[in-house]
Amino acid sequence: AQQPIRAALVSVYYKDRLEPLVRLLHEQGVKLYSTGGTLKFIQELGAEVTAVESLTGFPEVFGGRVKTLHPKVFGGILHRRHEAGDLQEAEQHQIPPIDLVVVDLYPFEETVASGAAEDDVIEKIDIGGISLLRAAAKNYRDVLVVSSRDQYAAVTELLQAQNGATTLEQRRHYAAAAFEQTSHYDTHIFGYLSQGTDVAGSTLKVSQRQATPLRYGENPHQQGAFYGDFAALFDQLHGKQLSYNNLVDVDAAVLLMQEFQDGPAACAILKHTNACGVAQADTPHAAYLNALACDPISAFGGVIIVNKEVDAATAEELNKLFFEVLIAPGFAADALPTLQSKKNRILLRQKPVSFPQKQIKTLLNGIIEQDFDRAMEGRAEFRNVTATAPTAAETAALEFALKVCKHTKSNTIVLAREGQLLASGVGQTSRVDALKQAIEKARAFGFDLQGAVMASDAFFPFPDCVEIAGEAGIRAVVQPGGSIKDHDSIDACNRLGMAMVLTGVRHFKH
Ligand code: 93A
Repeated sequence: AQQPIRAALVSVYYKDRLEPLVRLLHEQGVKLYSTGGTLKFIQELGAEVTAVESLTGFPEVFGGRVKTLHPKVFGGILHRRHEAGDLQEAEQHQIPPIDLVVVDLYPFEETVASGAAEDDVIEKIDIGGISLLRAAAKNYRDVLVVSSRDQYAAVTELLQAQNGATTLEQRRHYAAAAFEQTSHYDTHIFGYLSQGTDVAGSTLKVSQRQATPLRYGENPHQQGAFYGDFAALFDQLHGKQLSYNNLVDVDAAVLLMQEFQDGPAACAILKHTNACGVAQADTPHAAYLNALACDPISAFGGVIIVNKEVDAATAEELNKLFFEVLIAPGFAADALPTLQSKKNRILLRQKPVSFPQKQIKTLLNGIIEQDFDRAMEGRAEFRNVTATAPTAAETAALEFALKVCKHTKSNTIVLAREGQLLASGVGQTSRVDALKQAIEKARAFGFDLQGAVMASDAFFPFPDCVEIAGEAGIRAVVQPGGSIKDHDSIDACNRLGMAMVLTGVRHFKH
């Protein structure tokens, strides 16, 4: 057990709840040091108290920014009572011991929440108080630290019961609590100062202010909420509230369509974040029809996105399909009534996109973050490694296929021709399975794969994919390369008269 506390430093922002503790310390003969407002409060209770200024021989300066930051204070807390050298130094410099520190920090979080101006918020960054807590907590071997008003009652009881002494274990417990307090405190400051930047913590913090409860999560027995500013990205023109799954698909749709923003009219139909139809054409109408043709069965209940204004002809066509969400940068006046004819159908007018720099996901007992995958390789990056180079049309088709591939769950193989997705294998545990699924799907929907191209999200460890693709009529392949066995696939291409280009960039999506 510790020696009973000889001296305490009390410096608290909110004075409430403090009285019983101060009275007990006074009764137990503890010498009290205190700062301005706290000093006054203690004096009014009728307890004897010494101003920190008389201990330090230095006045409070800079409007209170420097009150306790002084070697006499920190030396009194930090010197090791079991070290003869420390005790000698303390005596030499006339540094009396401080065995208890009670601090209630400036209310930074509250000040931010009140909407105070930045200057006022900055003044509420506690420096001295947080240093006192850290110093006392570090020296828990000799010092007890009280870092929250919530602890006053328990500490009072403890000191009463143990006659002013505490055990090492108890002091260690309060030391940990103090560091919990200071780390949360600093995290809030970090969140405030990094607002608008894309650091994981602050992104979450900023978006937490705009929580929208969802009807449920991925399934009805799971609660759900969206933390973000949906209205900053979309005007909802029609339909019910978006569900959790709708939001997930809308996100995937918008990211996919970003790749096709600058080209001709493009349309994508997504199910469970994967495209089941993508096409580019001269008009949104034709793009939609070609996207739908890719897999009209999966399109049922999907999320549709187009990169151009939806005109009346496209609206007529879309109206024949049951879909959940339609996203477009605009809707012609004569297209809207048609699309609004079904009550629950969600229509979103998309505003210019601005996304956070980072993707964040919960994992184990924390989160992981990463940069968005912003890389997109085109013909300039394609490195032809086969005897045959892809034709101009094949090159265009490879670029198209790679864009879709990047936004499809791994492992994936995407089969396409210029301006149209033919089929993809999505989220398979082997690349061969993904290819087989894609070939089967393409054939099921009546596509002839002669002359089609193939994109793979990652390299081919074996030549099997190229061999199966060649047999199905596929003429050109794009893949990142980088397998030690790249040559097996390249050789297979050469044998089968196929073209292959490497990008050097993998696009896993899990
Ligand atoms: O501005 S400070 O960071 N500078 C200091 O040296 C300092 N020492 C204690 N703020 C400081 N404090 C804080 O003052 C304490 O954390 C407490 O919140 C407050 C108590 O001030 P008063 O006793 O004058 O009301």
